[in-house]
Amino acid sequence: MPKAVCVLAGDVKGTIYFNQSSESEPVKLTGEVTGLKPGLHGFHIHEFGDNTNGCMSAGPHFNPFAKEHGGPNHSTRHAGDLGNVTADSSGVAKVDISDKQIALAGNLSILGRTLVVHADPDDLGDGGHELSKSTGNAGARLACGVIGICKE
Ligand SMILES: [Cu+2]
Ligand SMILES: [Zn+2]
Repeated sequence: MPKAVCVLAGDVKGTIYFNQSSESEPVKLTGEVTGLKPGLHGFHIHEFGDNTNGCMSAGPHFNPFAKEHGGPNHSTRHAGDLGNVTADSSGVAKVDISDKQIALAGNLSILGRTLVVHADPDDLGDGGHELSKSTGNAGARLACGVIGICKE
């Protein structure tokens, strides 16, 4: 399986690595995001690897099965719904996520798509807001980067 990396640049910075040991194993995300406000921040794979209009042109959450938005452990979710990362009092979020609904090859591949970190918490679909079932009401797109193949 290829390995992948995503670099987030701007006031909010980070480097996230993606590893999947085989097609039947989850994708493991590891890395760090800095420059965040302390607390929860929505963390998603968005459909397009198009940053021509900044993070906005990355489109909606990666959603190959036309489902509603949810949390990473929900049966109803977008494939790209990775939940939240949590920034500490220094604004640093350590990322250590395993997820089985995304992949680094095949139909669910996230290569060439965009990773987005949001200003606000993702309510995981349960917030009762008009945006809860589409975006988790996670607010502005603070930082983003295209997920690319990296050296083994
Ligand atoms: Cu998002
Ligand atoms: Zn979603």
